[in-house]
Amino acid sequence: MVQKKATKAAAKKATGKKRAGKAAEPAVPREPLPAKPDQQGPETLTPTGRPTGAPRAAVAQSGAYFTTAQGARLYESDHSLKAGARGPVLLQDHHLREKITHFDHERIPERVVHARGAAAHGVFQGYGTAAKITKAAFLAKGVETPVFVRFSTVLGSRGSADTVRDTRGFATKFYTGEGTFDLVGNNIPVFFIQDAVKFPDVIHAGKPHPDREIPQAQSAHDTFWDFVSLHTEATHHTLWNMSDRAIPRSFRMMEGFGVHTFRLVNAKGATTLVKFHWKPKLGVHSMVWEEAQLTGGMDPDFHRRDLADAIEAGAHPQWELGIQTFPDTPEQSFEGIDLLDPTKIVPEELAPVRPIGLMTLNANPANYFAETEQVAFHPGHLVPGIDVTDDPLLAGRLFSYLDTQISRLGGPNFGQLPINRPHAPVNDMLRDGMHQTAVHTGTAPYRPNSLDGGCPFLAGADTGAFIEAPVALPAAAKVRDASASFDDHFSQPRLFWLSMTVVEREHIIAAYTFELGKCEEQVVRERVLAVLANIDPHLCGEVAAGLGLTAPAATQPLTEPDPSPALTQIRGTWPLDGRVIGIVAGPDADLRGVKSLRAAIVKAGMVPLVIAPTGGSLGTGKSPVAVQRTFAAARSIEFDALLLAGTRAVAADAHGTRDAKAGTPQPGDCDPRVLLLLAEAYRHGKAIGGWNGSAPALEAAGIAEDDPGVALADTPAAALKHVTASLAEHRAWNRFPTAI
Ligand code: HDD
Repeated sequence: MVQKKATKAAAKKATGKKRAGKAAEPAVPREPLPAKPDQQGPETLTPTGRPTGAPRAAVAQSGAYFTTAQGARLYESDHSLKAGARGPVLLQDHHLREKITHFDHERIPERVVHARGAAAHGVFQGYGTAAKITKAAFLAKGVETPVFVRFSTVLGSRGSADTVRDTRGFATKFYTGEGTFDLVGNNIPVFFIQDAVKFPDVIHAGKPHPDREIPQAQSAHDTFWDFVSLHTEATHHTLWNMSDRAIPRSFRMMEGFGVHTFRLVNAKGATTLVKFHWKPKLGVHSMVWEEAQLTGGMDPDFHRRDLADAIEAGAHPQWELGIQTFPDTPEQSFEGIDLLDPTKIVPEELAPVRPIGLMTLNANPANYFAETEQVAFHPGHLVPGIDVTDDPLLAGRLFSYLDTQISRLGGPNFGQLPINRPHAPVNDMLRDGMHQTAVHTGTAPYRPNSLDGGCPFLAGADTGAFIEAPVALPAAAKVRDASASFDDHFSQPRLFWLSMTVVEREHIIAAYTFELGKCEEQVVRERVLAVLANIDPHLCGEVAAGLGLTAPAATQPLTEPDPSPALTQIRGTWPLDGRVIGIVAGPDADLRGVKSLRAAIVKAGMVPLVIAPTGGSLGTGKSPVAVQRTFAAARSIEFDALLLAGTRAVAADAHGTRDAKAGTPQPGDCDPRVLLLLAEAYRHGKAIGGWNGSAPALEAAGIAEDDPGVALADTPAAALKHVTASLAEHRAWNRFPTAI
C-alpha cells in the first residue's frame, strides 16, 4: 500500500540532493499501475498446491519505498558508496553488490530446442464425447480446466525471429483436478526421427554450424540437409517443413498435433489408441515466403505480438481438441499404418477427427519470464485415463524433459514455481533440494509410516494415475533395431505431395530450391534430389532445374495413395476475427467514408489501421481521423487486405506533407511507398479494394481492376464487402499459378 503519510518534503529528502540538469523524478508516491485487464498470472497456490487467496496478477512493484532484497529502505540509488565524491568505491556497499550480483544472474539457460516462444492462459471445456473411452475427468461434459499454452519455433535462439521456416511447438498444460496433463505437441503431425536416440543428432544438424554459429533459426544450410538426406525417415517431416505449414500466418491459425499415438483407458480398464489434434476455429493459414522473410526484418516479434494483441482486443482464439481413435490391437497398426511410427499420419479420411473439447485462450501472461520462460512441460505429465504407448520416440521424451529442466531451471524443485504448480493438491515425499520453497511439516517423509498418522495413503487403483494398462508384450530378445514397418519412408511423403493443391506444390518446390540453393556442398544437394525422386518426379525435376542439376531417377517404385483433402490448407472460407485491414488515405481522402469504414471493420471483429503520408490525424474539425501507420512505416506484411480511400491521398511527395494537387491525379503521381505497398500486397495474394476513384493508384502499381481479389466500388461499404469475401479464403489464390 502506498504510504499516505509521505509528503512532498519527505519524498524530496528520500530521492537525495537535487542535481543541476537532472530530469525531474516523480516525488510523491502513488499506487503503481495495475496489470492490464487482458493479463493474468498463474493461480496463486502454495508450493504444495493450496490456494493462497492472493490476486492472480500481482503487480511487480508494490509499496512506496525502494528497499534492498532484505527490506531495508534505501535513501539513494544512483551512486555507489565512495570514499569521497572522487574517491574509490567501497566494498562495503551492500546495495551495489546485491544489485550487480542479482543482475549478473538474471538469465537462465534457454531451452536447448523451442527457445523462442510466446504463451497465453485460457480455459478448456470438455464436451463429454470421449467419456466412453477415457475416465479422464477433465474431458467430461462441461468440466472447465485452466490451461497455459506455449507456442514456439524449434531451432532459433530466444531472440530469433518468429516467422522463420520451422516447425512450431504447441504445448498445452491442463491444470486438471486430477493432476497436470501436458500435451506437448507441434503444428506438424509427424517427426523427423523414429527413435529418440537420434534427437541430439537431428538438433545438432539443424542448429547453427558449431564453428561460426551461423545460420540462426534456419534449416537452409548444409548440416541440416546432410542429416535429413542421410536419414530418409526425416523425409515426411521435411516435406511438411518445406510446405506453407512451416510459415504460419499466426499462432491462432495453426493446427496442433500430439504426434504420437496415446492410449486412453476407461473406467472399466478398456483401452483405445488415439491421436490428438487441435483444430483452430480460424482455419489453418500461412504467410507466403517473401512475406515471412520481410516480416523477419520488419517485425521479428510478429507472431508474439499477434497473439497478445488479439487476446488484449478480446478476439480470444479457440481450438477444438479432437481425437482419431483406433482399436488397441496387439499389432498397434491401422489400415497398414504402424501407429508406433511417429513419421506416419493416419489420413483423416480413414479415421475422422472427433471433437472432444474446446480451448479458449483468454488472458496474456502478466510476466514473460515468470510464466512463458519458466513453464516446464513434460509428455509424462499424465492423468488417470491417458497413458503412453511404446513409440520409441516418446520413450526418450519421457526421460528428456525433466532432465533438461533440472539444468535449465536450476534444480529439482521447479514444479513449485507458480506457473508449474498443479492445481490438484500435492502431497509427495520429494524433499529438500535447490530452491526448495515449500516448508514441509511432519517427521516421516517415507511410506509406510506410523508417525505421521500413517499419511499419506494410497489411492485405489481405480483413481490413481500411472496405472498402466496391462498390455501384453511379445516375447523378444533385446535388440538395437526397429520394426520392418518403420522402413517405409516415402509412401506418406508422396501422399502429402499428392494432397497439395497446385499453388501449395509451387510453394514447396520454391522452398526446396531456396534451401538447397543455400547449401554449399554439391554432394548434399544431389543426395536430397535423390530423396525427392522417390517422392515425385515433378517435384524432383523442378527443384533440380532450379539448382541447375540433373534430376535423378527414383530408386523405389512410387506408390499411388489416395490424396487426403484434409491436408491442404486451401479450402473453404473462414472467420475473419482479428484480421487487419489497411486503409490508405491522405488529407483529401473521403474521410467520412474512412470513418464509416473503420466502424464497419471494427463491427465485423477486424482491425482497421489508417495509413497516411504522415502521422497524427487527417482532417480538421471535431472528429479528425487518427492515423495509425505512415507511408514510411507501412509494409504489406502487416495487413491482410488493403483499401484505397481516394485519389490524391497517394500523390507523390517527398515529405508526404504537400497539399493535394489540383486536377485529375495521374498514375505517375502515386507515392512510391504506396506503390510498394500495393505491389507487395498483390504479390502476396492479398485482397485489394478501393472507392472514390482510386483507379490511378492501382494502375500505377500495374494492378488491373478485374484481377483476382481486386475490386473498386462506389462506396466504402461495397469495397469492404468485396475485400472480406476474398479474405475469407485467406488469399486470392487465383493470382498464383494454377497448373503444373
Ligand atoms: Fe521436444 C521441448 C515438442 C521430440 C526433447 N518439445 C519441446 C517443446 C515442444 C516439443 C513443443 C517446447 C515446450 C515448451 O514450450 O516449453 N518434441 C516435441 C514433439 C516431439 C518432440 C512434438 C516429437 C513428437 N523432444 C523430442 C525428443 C526429445 C525432445 C525426441 C529428446 C529425446 N523437447 C525436448 C527437450 C525440450 C523439448 C530437450 C527442450 C526444453 C524442454 O524440453 O523443456 O527436453
